[in-house]
Amino acid sequence: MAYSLGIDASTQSVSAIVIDLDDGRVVYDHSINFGEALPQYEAPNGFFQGSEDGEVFSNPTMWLEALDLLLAQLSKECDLTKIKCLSGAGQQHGSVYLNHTWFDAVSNLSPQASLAEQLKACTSRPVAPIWMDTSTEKECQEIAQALGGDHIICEKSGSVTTERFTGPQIRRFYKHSLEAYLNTNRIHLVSSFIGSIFAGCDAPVDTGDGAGMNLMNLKNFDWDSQLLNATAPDLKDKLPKIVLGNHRIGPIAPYFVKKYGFDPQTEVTVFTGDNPSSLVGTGGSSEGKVVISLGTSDTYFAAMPKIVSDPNGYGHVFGNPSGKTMSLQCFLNGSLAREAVKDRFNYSWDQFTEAIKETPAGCNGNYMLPFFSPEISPRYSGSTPVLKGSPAFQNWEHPQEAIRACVEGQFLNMQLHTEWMAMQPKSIYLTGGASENDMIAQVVADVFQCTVERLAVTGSVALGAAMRAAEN
Ligand code: ADP
Ligand code: XUL
Repeated sequence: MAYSLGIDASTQSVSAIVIDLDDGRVVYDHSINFGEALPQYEAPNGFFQGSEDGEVFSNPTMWLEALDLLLAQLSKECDLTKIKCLSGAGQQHGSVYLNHTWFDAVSNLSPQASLAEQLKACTSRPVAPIWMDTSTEKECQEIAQALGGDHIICEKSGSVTTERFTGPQIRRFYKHSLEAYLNTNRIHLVSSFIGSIFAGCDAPVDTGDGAGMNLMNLKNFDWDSQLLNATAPDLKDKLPKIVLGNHRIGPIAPYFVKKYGFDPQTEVTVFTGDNPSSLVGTGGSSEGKVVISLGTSDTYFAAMPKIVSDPNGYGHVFGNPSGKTMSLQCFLNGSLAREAVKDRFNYSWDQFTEAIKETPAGCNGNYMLPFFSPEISPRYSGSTPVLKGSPAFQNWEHPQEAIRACVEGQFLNMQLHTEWMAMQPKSIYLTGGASENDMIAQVVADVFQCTVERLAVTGSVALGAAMRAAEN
């Protein structure tokens, strides 16, 4: 009997799924929620705001603590000697800044101490900017200008310069904290940072996640020297190599063998971004399938045989871990916007679901533009949703209508802003935390006029990681 392990280092939690390679059965599925397990980091949803407008950070040390908690739990409930391979995925675009001590530290992790204790001192920046950060408008303009316009950046990298993407984030760090930038010897994505720890070496970035940086050229899947030069000096030396999604890094680090009981032969496959991993986990990596992931963000994505870009500049082309490319549209106002409406009325998820059920489709002519924080698809800088309809609806006096209008507004906006992909799906694969909600799934089916399919597990990111490792 052989198992494969998939790790998902996401915004709000870190999760593990173990599958049995003989029959594909999920034998273990568990998450450590950062806010619940580690409240001392004061990041109830896994992130916190910075002191300047639009800055959103997480704490890499918190991720490491959570990872040790997850593995301790896993080792109690699963025979780790059966795990023969593993891979993982991380929230996309987030970056971890490391000093010269990182290379030795990650290669010589001692089982006597925790990951957090051993790696905390390796960071040249205590915080990691994540995908929710919108503070880099100026840096985006500067990079676009240096290359002769956003259309050139889009042609090279698959996206116009985008605030949350790693390149503009690195430029901001370089401009605002020059000394710390100069003390940075490696910049990892969340995926390659966690992948490095599992492999016990400085690991590469894959093309799926690497494409979310505005630094990789899609034509040769390598760093683009013009993009690098426009972003920050000597950047190439600070970045890992880029490899395809089927790259094997090597065997698992002795830390995990000695501390938790993994088989020393356990093979580690390069980690990728959460959305590319989910594409694999839902079986969407071959052409023609559309996946909607309802996590902290809502995303709509599909494998793409040829590169098509969004004329509005909101959408993206990433590498597909199974080869070629995928298209993706990300909506920042996903689960946290639904939660904001639910919490406004002190509702449970059951009451939220009932409210959608009890209110007719079309919401009695009431509409909501459900942007509770700045949105990226389309760009919207306010933090107040817009309500149009009856006076009582506009005054938030009808919880049932407000809830349905929020969900309908989200998916009508999604339909409008994914038209550029010209996918016309017959069936949509729904995944992520909110996909277990039957009424949200029904609204998706109604808006897109197609059937909706769901997996037995909501964690298609971790599942995709376990499948990628197994297929390799
Ligand atoms: P991420 O991977 O971005 O950390 P998840 O995919 O784990 O996020 O999804 C977490 C979100 O799922 C929570 O923020 C919560 O709003 C949402 N969620 C959980 N249960 C339900 C439910 N029954 N109905 C709607 N949303 C839900
Ligand atoms: C995709 C994006 C988010 C993050 C977090 O471009 O920003 O979906 O990957 O899930």
